[in-house]
Amino acid sequence: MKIHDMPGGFPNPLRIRIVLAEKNLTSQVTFVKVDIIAAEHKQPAFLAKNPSGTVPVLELDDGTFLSECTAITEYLDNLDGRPTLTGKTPLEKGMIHMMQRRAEAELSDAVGIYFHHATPGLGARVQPYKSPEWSGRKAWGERHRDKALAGMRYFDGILRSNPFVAGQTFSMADITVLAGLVFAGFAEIAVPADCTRLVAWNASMQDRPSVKHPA
Ligand SMILES: N[C@@H](CCC(=O)N[C@@H](CS)C(=O)NCC(=O)O)C(=O)O
Repeated sequence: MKIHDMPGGFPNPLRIRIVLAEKNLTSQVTFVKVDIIAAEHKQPAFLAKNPSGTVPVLELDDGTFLSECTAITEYLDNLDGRPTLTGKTPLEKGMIHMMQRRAEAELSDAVGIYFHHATPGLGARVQPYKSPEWSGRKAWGERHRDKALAGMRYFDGILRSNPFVAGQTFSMADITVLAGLVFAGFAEIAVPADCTRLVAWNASMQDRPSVKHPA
């Protein structure tokens, strides 16, 4: 298998690198570097792998390409027939998917919109691909910083009653929140001071081997 991504990239490359470490699959993967600062992911050769022009992409040995972190995680988590990150029962699967989507929409993607539209983002080579008609709308980007802050408060509340984002066990939803918080830190969106549970949970997650040493 190959993973096309950016080494050290977050939030999405990081999500899959944590999954690989969780599932002990790191040694089975070859990493192919995509130079996203040079907009390599917007060129035809990469778009043939993922028409969305985003990383990461998983390439299977038979030439199949899988993109979208949730889809890649489902695949990797089920390879050994013992899913640990995406749920076993119908209810677990539903809860995990719901909470991970909330983590994307309310936190990680909101930070991304702020980062790409209210700051210089990934720089001059990538900016032209970021819907120039939106790029000038700093206020629109800034509203997504507020959305990300509201998302942090939401997950702070969730973690006050559950040890993990989707309930009693670590899952794909936790990985999305963790990677979203890394991205927020990079984009200089500080976790609100009253989100003490989220801060403590994030700190405790840093001791988890897959989070400490992603692939
Ligand atoms: N929904 C996609 C999001 C992927 C994504 O946005 N990846 C970022 C890297 S963290 C990217 O490729 N950004 C480059 C760009 O947007 O130009 C997924 O789950 O894989």
